[in-house]
Amino acid sequence: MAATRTGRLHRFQGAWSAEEWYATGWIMSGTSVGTALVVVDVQNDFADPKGSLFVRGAGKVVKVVNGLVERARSEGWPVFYTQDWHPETTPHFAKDGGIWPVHCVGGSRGADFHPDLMVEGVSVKKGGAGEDGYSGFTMRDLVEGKDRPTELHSLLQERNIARVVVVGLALDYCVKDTALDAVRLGYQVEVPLDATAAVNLSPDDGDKSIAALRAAGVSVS
Ligand code: VGL
Ligand code: ZN
Repeated sequence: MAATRTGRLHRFQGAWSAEEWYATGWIMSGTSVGTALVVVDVQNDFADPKGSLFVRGAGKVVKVVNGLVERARSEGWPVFYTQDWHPETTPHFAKDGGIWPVHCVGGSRGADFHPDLMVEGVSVKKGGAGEDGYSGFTMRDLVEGKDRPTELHSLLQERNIARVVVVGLALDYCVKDTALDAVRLGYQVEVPLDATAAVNLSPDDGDKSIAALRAAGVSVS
């Protein structure tokens, strides 16, 4: 039974070797250790060319992510989403001392999912109380000056997830920090590069992010 299942999955993504499947526990136990797809911040302000912080390449990302959502559906993987969700005033924004144009203000059109994105799962909104940071797992409370968890880790734990595939926007900020936090929390982490794109404030930010992810043990393919 396990062999049949593995064979089917193997055809889906030829890049996964038998050793990797052993590592997941599929072949050893015949049961899934649980994979989840985590779709980071595919919101209008990042993914719509008219968005205030449009990430070049985001249009293709939406299509590739939708293909992964379909794959997740066929594999029975849960899909979780994150949304950047800022108040109107936050030190994240350049007008308030940060570096970013105003974007993803909670409840605004810019904070909505891109209309073409397939949304089939729970969304974790980050930053709504003015916290800073990029990861889907943690937010920095600026008053207390320390990191606080979002609900993402406990949602994954409830579903017995051991492996996360992190995709979406943007590679050099929220995807990177979400993937690094996932490693820190003990997940096996994959970032398929065709399902993400970088802001590239500096032209090599995307490449530096890939190096940092690989150094942390993320499988970047
Ligand atoms: C992001 C910049 C500012 C992201 C969020 O989702 O990667 N980037 N806020
Ligand atoms: Zn933001």
